[in-house]
Amino acid sequence: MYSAPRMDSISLISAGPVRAAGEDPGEDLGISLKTKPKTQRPPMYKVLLLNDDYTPMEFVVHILERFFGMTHAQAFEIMLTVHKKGLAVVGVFSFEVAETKVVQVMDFARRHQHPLQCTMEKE
Ligand code: TYC
Repeated sequence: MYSAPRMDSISLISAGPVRAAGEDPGEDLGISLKTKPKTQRPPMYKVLLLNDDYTPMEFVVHILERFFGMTHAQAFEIMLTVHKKGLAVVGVFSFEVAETKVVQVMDFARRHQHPLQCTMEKE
């Protein structure tokens, strides 16, 4: 099936001269029909950790080390931010990676019977 070219993915750029067919090569009409493909960056997703009153601090620190590659010091600092402010962004990823992190954290917390909540939102 024919589909029309996506106009948001092509832009007209000013470059070489354009001439009518058979025209004197010296005459420039002043427009270009050259196109440049525009690459669209995929949307990114923030992964958020939420505070609660029951999950032990050291468990949260462990989660941040294990699933988000933080050092102990970084993990402790982010955990304290969540504890004091209610939530924090713990990373920004593609949809698939963010979703995987959320599932890993929620599953790990559930298996240890902690009510820790992890969610994601589009940047
Ligand atoms: N508020 C929890 C406590 O005092 C610690 C905690 C920190 C829980 C961060 C969740 O995402 C969280 N034990």
